[in-house]
Amino acid sequence: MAASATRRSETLESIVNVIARSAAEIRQGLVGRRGAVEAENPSGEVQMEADVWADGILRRRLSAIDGVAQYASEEEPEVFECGDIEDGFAVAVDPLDGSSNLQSNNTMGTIFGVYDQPLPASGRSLVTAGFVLYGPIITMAVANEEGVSEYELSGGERTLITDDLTLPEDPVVFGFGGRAQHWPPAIESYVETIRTELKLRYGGAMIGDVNQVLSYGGIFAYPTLETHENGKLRLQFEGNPIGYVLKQAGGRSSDGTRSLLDVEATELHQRTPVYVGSTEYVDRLEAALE
Ligand code: P6P
Repeated sequence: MAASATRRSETLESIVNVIARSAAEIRQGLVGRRGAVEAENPSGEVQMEADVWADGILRRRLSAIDGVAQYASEEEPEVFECGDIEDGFAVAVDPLDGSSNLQSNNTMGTIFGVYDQPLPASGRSLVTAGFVLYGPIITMAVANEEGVSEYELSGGERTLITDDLTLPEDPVVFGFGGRAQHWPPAIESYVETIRTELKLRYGGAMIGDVNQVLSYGGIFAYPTLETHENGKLRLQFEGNPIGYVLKQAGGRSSDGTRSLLDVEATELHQRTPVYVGSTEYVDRLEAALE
């Protein structure tokens, strides 16, 4: 992005503000939108009414920001061009991560990543990333080069809780997605080991489970499966943004052999195995897969 530092900063602030100010409306709008629509998302998964609705809100508002040149979503097949990418950021969102949890009325979230390159882009080109968690309280985590800040959202306002969200020293929880019978033997034996050290926390929405790890330390994974070598989660919309947040919070990420931020981006909706959390546990996971 060739824009001035001031314009870049203003654009990034506008992106975070738009997502924060849309959160209450998105959450309220979940009521009555818990059904599936006819269409599937570009990853071939069932699309909920709420997915489509949240995506529409964020696309309209984010693509209208001066300095946003591309908008991409887990719910849309193509990148939406809305400006000059030589002079603007690319915003990738998972509008309603974990929408399958609507059926059981459990947590879900909105994930965002702001890339300084055209999509699909390397995680190393992220300039900010974060997520909104629709829990008992709506909270937001925002990571940038300075670190990770956490906010409570209420009435359209963002209240700073901490400007230094870092992983605790002593890890406590773990959560691994997929069915155990589809885990490769190396993953199965790794889980057998860590379950003697950590407590299981798995809620079925990445953001809820990642926030457990950010709060208590440990590891979240949607691993490679014998049925799906690249797992389930998407690099551009989930792996890179959350990998960036964990790195800035003092942890790390991996696809099993390297940081998620170093995984080559070739397709907009490409999947990747995701392992994120306390460095010790991600390091041990990589050793287990060698
Ligand atoms: P499973 C939600 O559908 C999601 O994309 C992530 O938020 C979550 O981590 C994962 O899929 C859950 O998948 O197979 O456990 O239902």
